[in-house]
Amino acid sequence: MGAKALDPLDLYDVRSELSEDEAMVKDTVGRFVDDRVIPLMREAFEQHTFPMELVGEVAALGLFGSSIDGYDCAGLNGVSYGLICQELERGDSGLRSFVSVQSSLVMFPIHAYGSDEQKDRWLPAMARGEAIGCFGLTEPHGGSDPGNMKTHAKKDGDDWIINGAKMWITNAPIADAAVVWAKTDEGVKGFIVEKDMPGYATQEIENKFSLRASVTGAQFFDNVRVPRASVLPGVSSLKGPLSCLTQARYGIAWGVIGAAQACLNEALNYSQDRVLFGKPVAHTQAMQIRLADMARRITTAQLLALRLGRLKDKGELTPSQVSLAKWNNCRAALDIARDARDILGGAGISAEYVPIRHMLNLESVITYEGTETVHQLVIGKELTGVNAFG
Ligand code: TGC
Ligand code: FAD
Repeated sequence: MGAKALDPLDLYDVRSELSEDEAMVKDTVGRFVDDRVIPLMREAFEQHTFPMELVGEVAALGLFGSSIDGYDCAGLNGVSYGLICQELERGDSGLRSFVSVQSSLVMFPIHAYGSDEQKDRWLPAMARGEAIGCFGLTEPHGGSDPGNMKTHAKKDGDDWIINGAKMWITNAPIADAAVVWAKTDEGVKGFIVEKDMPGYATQEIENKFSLRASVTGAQFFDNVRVPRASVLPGVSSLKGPLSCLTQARYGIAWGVIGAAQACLNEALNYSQDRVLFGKPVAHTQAMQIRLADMARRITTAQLLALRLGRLKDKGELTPSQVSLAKWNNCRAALDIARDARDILGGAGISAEYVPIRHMLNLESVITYEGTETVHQLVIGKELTGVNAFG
């Protein structure tokens, strides 16, 4: 019996480990990405704009807050959320970012720490894509160390007054509501700041060379008065925002696999078509080693993500395990994108092919949600028991 032909983008047949429902989620989102997302993304990236026309379609597919039960959300498991991120990021990291922020960084904290009124008001609207959210944690003086935030809130009767600034906030200029983290006398609290609250302003960060199909901005708080009803009542420590990061990092560990698959696919096609020195360059030993190495890294990332997802769905996931996967999979995807760019030679710098766009995007993805160094030090602390931060 001849050997079964393997899928070059799934050498270990990870797909066969998915349940029927999970495979259906993957295929549905995959079709959406092929039909609707990929045709738009090159131009969106070149225009430095997020394709807002996709928001309604993403909502109709149930991709916002997909892990939440109720509130018009899909109530899918963690593996399905991972697969959603993977398929979306095969299109572009900007769209996956949009869904990560809305789902993991805005709907998750409202669901986990919000009041019933906050949940009723925001979650269904966000699930339908009628309200857009953003997450303000990073500040201009140093995002890796959010415990050193300067933004603060003081009680004034029943209200809170927020002063400070946030930087590099995905969707800030287009968001209806921002979950903003600020220091208070009672610990770090989350505030739902609405776009028209007096004293609140945003400014778009122009001229990015990465994540161009995503809107990024700064936030400014000048005596912004927020009613008690807009404070998340369920958390008063840094654990609040850091727990949101665990959710988003989990999605990123899956998402970047999609970007890497898109790059390997392009490198495979190109190197098989490109005839150099009398034969397709894919027939040379040197090229096959490079392609094999990409497949090795993708396979490792896929197995890691699936194991992580199964742990999440059993309620056994730890933040350090997420750090390891975020670090490994972002590093693998970025290296693959850079190598695919090179395999295409001069064509690799053209937007006609996907590697350069994914490569530039992944420079952000490896930095946000904790830089590579931050995740390495999290693992160092796990291994030694010694905190090397600070
Ligand atoms: P540390 O003392 O270690 O922890 C404070 C408390 O938080 C708990 N904790 C976590 N809980 C859940 N998930 C995590 N990942 C957690 N990490 C820590 C911890 O157990 C402790 O709880 P308790 O009860 O003992 O108080 O805090 P630290 O100040 O030493 O910080 C550690 C460090 C460096 C790992 C943390 O500050 C960090 O992760 N820094 C990186 C910051 C970061 O990733 N920022 C991302 C901003 S959002 C973003 O980038 C969005 S991009 C969105 C997109 O477009 O997709
Ligand atoms: P810094 O923290 O200043 O780090 C600078 C360098 O120092 C890095 O190389 C880092 O690894 C290194 N370093 C840090 N600590 C140590 C140490 N102990 N030892 C040795 N080296 C160290 N944030 C949000 O809150 N919400 C968002 O929606 C959001 N979206 C983003 C979108 C984009 C496109 C980008 C680029 C960023 C976004 N961020 C967001 C911010 C992101 O989380 C931060 O950029 C990231 O956490 C790093 O912070 P920083 O840029 O201030 O770098």
